Amino acid sequence: MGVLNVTPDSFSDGGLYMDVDRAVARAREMANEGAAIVDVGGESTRPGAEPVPEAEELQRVVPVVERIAAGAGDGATVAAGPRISVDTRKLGVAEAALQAGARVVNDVSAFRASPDMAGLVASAGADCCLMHMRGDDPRTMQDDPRYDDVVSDVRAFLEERLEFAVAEGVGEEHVWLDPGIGFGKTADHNLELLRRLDEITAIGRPVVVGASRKSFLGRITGRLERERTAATVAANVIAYERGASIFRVHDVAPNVDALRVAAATFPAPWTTKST
Ligand code: HH2
Repeated sequence: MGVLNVTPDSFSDGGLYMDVDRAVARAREMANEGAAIVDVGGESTRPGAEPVPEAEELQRVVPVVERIAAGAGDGATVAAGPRISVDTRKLGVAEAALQAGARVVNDVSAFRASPDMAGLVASAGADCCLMHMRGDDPRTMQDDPRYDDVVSDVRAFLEERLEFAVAEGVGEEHVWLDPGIGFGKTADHNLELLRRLDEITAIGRPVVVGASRKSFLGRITGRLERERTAATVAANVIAYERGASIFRVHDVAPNVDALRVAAATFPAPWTTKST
């Protein structure tokens, strides 16, 4: 899953893809590098980020989704085209993005910000990613995060959110789960989640991991955001070995290569022979 932030303030690619042509070109580039999914987001959820009004988020996201869904649109071709996921907590944005051609709703609030999102996903027959975040506000989630046991707490949260989604009519087969690396967690919490990720994959749904360029990798390596590719690859290979199957990344090509080698070494049930 390639990250495409159409925001001015995302923590590592903010401001790069505000222009629709540039965003579409970046989506094409990531698809050509092996991204099966492109995750389009119009609101940063980095620690401390300010919320974006719905009209603004719609304006950022919908034209980009439309253009990617229409294919390259200007004569260039992308084999099969990537699936589009929309990274939003807002019902109106998810609805418009699904109408424009998105097929996945990636909700970092796991349907807590807009509980009606579950019904929308159900009626659209879309897939969804439900993520753990401590509390419900990126502005305060990093204020002294504490857990009894981070892995058990995250697991219980994800099981409850899965139950909620299914009760609202979302087919269980449409739900992906994400431990929310960096969302209200210390560096040690993130490492513990990666180390014991098999306890999350044991829930039985595909697990998404979003470790890409995050600050705990900077804390370990001393590197700035754009220099954290190798650290991200290491985290993803570890996550793969512990059962994750979807990897949300900014740097698609190196992660695809590394995960192909990991998949060739430790074939997992979801790995197709062609990869
Ligand atoms: N991380 C970010 C945003 N969305 N979605 C899922 N499912 N999992 C994640 O770990 C995740 C996510 C934050 O990263 P990024 O999009 O690069 O930054 P920002 O929120 O500043 O736009």
